Amino acid sequence: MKRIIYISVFIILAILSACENKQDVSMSIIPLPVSLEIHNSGFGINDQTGIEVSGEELSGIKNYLADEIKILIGISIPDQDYSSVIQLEIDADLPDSLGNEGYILEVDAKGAKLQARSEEGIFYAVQTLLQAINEEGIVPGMSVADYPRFEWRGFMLDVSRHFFPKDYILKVIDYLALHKMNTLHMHLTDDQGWRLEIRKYPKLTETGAWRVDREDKHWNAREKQKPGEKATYGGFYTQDDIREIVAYARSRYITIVPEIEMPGHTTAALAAYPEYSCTGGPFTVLPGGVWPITDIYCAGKDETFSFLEDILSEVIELFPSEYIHIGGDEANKMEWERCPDCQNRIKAEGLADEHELQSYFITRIEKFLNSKGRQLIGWDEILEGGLAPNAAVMSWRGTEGGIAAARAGHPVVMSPTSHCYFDYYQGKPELEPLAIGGYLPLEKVYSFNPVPDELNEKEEKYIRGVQANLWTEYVSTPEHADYMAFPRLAALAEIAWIPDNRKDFNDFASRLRSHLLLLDKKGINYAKSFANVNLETDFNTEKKEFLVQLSNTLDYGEIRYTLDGSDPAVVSPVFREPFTIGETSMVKAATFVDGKAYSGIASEKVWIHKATGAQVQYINEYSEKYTAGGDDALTNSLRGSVNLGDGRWQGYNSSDMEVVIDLGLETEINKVITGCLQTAGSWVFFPEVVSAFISDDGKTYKAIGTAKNTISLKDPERKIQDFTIQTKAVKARYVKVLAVNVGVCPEWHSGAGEPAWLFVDEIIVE
Ligand code: TNX
Repeated sequence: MKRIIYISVFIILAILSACENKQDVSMSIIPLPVSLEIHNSGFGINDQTGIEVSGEELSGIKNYLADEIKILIGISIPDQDYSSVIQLEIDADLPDSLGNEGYILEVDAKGAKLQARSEEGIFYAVQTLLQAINEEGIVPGMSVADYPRFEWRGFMLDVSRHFFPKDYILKVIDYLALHKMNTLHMHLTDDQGWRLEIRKYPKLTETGAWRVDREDKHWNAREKQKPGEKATYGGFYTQDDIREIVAYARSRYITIVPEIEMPGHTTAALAAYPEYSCTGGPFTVLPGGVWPITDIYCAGKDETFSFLEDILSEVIELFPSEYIHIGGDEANKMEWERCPDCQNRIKAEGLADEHELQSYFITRIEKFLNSKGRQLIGWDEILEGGLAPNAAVMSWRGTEGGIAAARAGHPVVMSPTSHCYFDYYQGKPELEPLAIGGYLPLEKVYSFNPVPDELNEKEEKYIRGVQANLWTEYVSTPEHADYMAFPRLAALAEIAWIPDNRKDFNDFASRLRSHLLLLDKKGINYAKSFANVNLETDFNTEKKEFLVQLSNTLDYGEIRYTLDGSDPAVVSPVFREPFTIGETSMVKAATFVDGKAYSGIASEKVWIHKATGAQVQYINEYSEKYTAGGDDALTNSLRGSVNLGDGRWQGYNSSDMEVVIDLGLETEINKVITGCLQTAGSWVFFPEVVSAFISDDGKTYKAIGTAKNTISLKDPERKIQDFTIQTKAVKARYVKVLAVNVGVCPEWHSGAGEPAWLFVDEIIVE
């Protein structure tokens, strides 16, 4: 009897632990299925597991599944004599609600059944199945019914600023498939390179695909090609390469959307065929950034349109996508203003100005594309001067362009810089490779809802999807592109797939932790910025204690820290709960996994001073754009860095900063230091002067000194300056600080006359 009890307890424990295991694995599925139920009875994939398909059309997916199983767990699927089975079945009678890309997946002890109305659906069911298999080949029992939120789930790779070889493009296609993405937008042409072979115009690649090699210089400090210098850096895709890419993408149910930029961002094309510019050139392919770029296609000459139509004809032949992207962004109209041909066109067509000329340009191209059965999509600038009748809009300068287009009944893909620009930093710049700027951490990508609140139900339908853009000015290798794309792309894939009300960052984070194993398996060089340590502080006003909180975005590994300036090591204390700091200290922290440093070392000086944690009363409000987290920012003991977007700087747009700090008790004061930032290129200037005043009652104030700015506003460097007011020891409870904004950008500045920013962080009282 005893023995039977023991055996049954053992069996129950074994089942329970197997279930637990199963739960864990299924929880790593990204994107999360719309409906997912885990039950007990799963099955193990082994060399007696077969794959059956309902028709010949599924044989490609069958082979794909078998190949992936082999890669994941090393098992070869037999053709016959199997005891468990994975069944793939297209069934047109499944509910309409699944749509064209939805599927049903049932896993029980006998095997798995994958059903959909289409091949796409089966392919996505396969992705879910593959992500649910654990190291031992066990698939948990589950019932899944799933379908995407959006029809356009996109990723753009800029292959112009840096060329990426065909093999990498094929890899990217696989990455997208893994996350049920369905669109790869290739930015094929720009000022720095033309990447697509066009038979009729061979110079586009002979000349346009190559530039002088200035890769050792900063992107914005690269001299143009000099006479006699050879252009050796670049590359392009032959038409055969493209056919291979397109076919490979088709086998993964991914549409390649080609982008041929016009009328601006065209220096590489004009270097090859200067006759299609307004001036006739000559031009050279740019090795780096130049701004503004005024040389664009001439809108006055009919030959320009024949040239572009010839190119687009070959593009259409190569790419079967419904949409052809024609760029349309950032076209500087300076040459159009003085080009007789363009001015004649404006007159002849009765156009109001150069914006309408751009609209004429795009509409003419749209007519051509429509005549070939294709649709035009462009960046949101194509709204300026009037949107072409059937055009779709890719909204990048915020969501406003997308909103306007949706209201006008045009299809929209949302891709705002704020949430979708994967060329932006994903962690603190000090711990990241050089990037273009910006700040877009994983959790911000995840927070994006591509359907703006402003739209009503009818307008909402025009939001066809969402896309991440990886511009590559600062990204020159596949490894670096992987790094910028992942794991942010996993977050984007999820917001593109699941309903907004199913999103939960903590749940995503916990799935991502195990999903990383799959990314490792695929050899994806994802960024580990999510493990960098963030430091937050809190002042306990009752206990007068300054508390430090350390965390990382994914709650990954263990955080170790030091307070003495040394680098954290595996013997440093582990952070378990917020700790107090009594004096100014350097906090250094890093995440450790399996006893090894996993993240970069975050370091932060905490300034403990007499106003630490003191209440601040605002006489002038700070800008909603730069709040630095709110009212405690100026006395939280943490200081802003030279990166204006670090979330520490409180911004005042054209107004002064005027605040009163309540020290709580009468306190001896010797010094009042106000930290300010200047980064003139971003319209942020030092204050003209900072003054401090003291008071006992918070009503009558006495001046204690001023500190004038001594640094030129023209200084191009990003600088932090302490405006220090020194006084003989005085006693007071209240300190008022006034920092006077320069008001407007100076005359010589590109923003002359526009509101200037004043950025302040930390008012230190000593
Ligand atoms: C703006 S987004 C651009 C690109 C740059 C990108 C850098 C868009 C349509 N135009 O040419 O690469 O910013 O973030």
